[in-house]
Amino acid sequence: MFTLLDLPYSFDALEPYIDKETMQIHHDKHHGGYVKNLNELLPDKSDSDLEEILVTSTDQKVLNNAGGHINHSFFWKILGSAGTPNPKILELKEEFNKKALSVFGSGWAWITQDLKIITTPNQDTPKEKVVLGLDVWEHAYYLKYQNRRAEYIEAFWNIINWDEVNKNLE
Ligand code: MN3
Repeated sequence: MFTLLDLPYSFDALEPYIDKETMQIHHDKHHGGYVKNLNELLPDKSDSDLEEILVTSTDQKVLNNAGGHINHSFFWKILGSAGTPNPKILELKEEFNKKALSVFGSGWAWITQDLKIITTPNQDTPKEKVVLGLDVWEHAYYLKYQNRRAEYIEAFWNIINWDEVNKNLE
């Protein structure tokens, strides 16, 4: 059984940068949808099998949903406005924003443990270890920002859980 964990904060905790309704739909419906699909596709597997599934599965539907579940579980944890901004990461802000803005269609932008900025399409998961990531699918920002992805990317920097990011850097 795959499990959708509750957010580690309330749905309105990221206001005004990400609105409550977006968080509710994003977590319950989008992330929840990936988890529901996984349970239907792989009824005998669970969260502890996710890494193995990514390596061994050749079923694109399985891979998309497993990637969606992994990416979102990571994303919720690095949000929540806590801790002290990391100067090494802040140096990468401009370049990160540019790359996140340039993702064509749906995807993600990430900073890796060795401080490279990468993007992934759709729900592909990064091969590298990452310290933070940003969902730039329209469902992540459309209600509040419509087509203004740049504003959403800029807003993201106000709601990072730096304690979590710094832990990921170690
Ligand atoms: Mn999403």
